[in-house]
Amino acid sequence: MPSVRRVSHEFLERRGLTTVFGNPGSNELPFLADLPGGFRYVLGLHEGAVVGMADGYAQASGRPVLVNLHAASGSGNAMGALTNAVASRTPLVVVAGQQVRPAVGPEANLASVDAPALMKPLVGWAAEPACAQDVPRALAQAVFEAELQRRPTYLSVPYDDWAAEADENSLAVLDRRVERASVPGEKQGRRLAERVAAARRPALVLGGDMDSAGLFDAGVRLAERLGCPVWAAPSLFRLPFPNRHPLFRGVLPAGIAPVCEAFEGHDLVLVLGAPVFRYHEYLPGRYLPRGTELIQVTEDASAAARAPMGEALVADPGAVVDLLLERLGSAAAPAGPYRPVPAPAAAEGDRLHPEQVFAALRDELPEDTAYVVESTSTNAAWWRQMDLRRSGSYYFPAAGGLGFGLPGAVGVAMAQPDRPVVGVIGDGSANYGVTALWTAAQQRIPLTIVLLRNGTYGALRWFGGLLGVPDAPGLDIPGLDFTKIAQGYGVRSVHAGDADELRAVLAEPADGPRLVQVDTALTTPS
Ligand code: TZD
Ligand code: CA
Repeated sequence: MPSVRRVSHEFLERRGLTTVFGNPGSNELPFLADLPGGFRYVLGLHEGAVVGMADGYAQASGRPVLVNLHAASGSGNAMGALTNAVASRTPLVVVAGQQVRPAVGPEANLASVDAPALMKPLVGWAAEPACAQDVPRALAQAVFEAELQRRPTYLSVPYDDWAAEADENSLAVLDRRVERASVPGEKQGRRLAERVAAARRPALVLGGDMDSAGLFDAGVRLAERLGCPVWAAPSLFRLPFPNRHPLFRGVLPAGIAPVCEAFEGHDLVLVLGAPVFRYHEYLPGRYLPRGTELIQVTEDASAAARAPMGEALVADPGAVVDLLLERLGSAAAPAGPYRPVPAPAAAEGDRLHPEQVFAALRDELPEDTAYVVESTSTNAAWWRQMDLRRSGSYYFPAAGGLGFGLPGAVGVAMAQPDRPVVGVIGDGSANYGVTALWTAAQQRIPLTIVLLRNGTYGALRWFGGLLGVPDAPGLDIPGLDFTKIAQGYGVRSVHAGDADELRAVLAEPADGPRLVQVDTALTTPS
């Protein structure tokens, strides 16, 4: 019989999980022994960066990805980054090492005490196999759970299990095929189409899941057929619709009262591929205006169950769009021209306005550029200047956990070598995932990081005003020079002193990783 390790490697190979993002410790080494040649181990220097890179890679490739982490300390370091992967529904399969079975009870050093319980509230599924022979099946379960539920999963494996002999039954996982289909039934489909057709003033709300599922263009077709306004769901992590399209009304504000206000006058709100809703600021009020009905279509059964109002259909939003387009008949009138971009706001002394930075990106970079954004006070400026018309153009930390942006950009660029990728990163955010620069340098990933240095946690200054805390300490971050930090990690870097210098740098294609630092004026997120 082959070893548990051999069967497990074979399973991962057959499922295409051969790019592994990790940071190993002693417990993890036996899993990495005899790794077949088709595997690629992408080393990250901190677990937050490891998970951020894997998250970007999985989102951009649309495939589950294996993450290899050290026991409790490494897994603990990864937890902040995993909050984003949970919210973006990224199928990450985390495999962590554990002490040998006899050493777990006595809590030998590096034993992860009750390892599944450590991770369970965060990931969808967490386990430690009850015996070595169950490891291949448990690994398969971790992969299928991640794919089916679209959540990270966590498997803790005692390191002596890998060399154990597999039993014959465990070979059965190699040929398993596990798929999901979620097309609405005939009656459900007819009822939904009738409701939408009968609506006098429908509105669409599209979530990040639409872009993750490759439904960016499908959303445009549906909106144009209905001729109705479209919002992106609050707390957006992927752009599901062209942001200058004439029907686009922007990202819904993330508060109960303002969402209700936005829907005023609409008799039906159809939400596709989003929770209802990921509010942020607590601004209480009615959920919906009187007379407004809401129907949520999501594959995420938990999101359907926890929504505080409306109806929900747990189904594939893509199948629902197809069904509606088929049943709704002829196309609506053309939507009209795309909205023009305004002139960017002016510089403040030697500090560029963020709008000038974004105008430079828009003008100098190809239309299919993918942006990974983690710059929190510049949100309004971003949407004022950008013109994103393609799927997979925009990624943002889905749970607001900083440390996704820089590693995420590395992961997106690795998954899409033919597409230009730019990380738009604040001088605060950069520090949480900065070690990903080293991986980008080692792997020679073509990637541009535009580093916006305003010397402060800008968004928190704004929040301080909102929450009546104008004098909080710990918000300024002077004295950081990211050109030097980047060089230390092996990444070419430059400081752009004005808009022309920035444009000149951006106009040259990136042949490896590079960082451009610009000093920017303080703005507010909205
Ligand atoms: N730590 C983590 C892991 N995630 C967070 N979201 C925060 C802390 C709190 N936080 C925010 O929510 S925004 C922000 C912090 C520290 C400031 C980010 O600063 P920046 O961007 O320089 O990247 P701006 O544009 O100056 O706000
Ligand atoms: Ca900042």
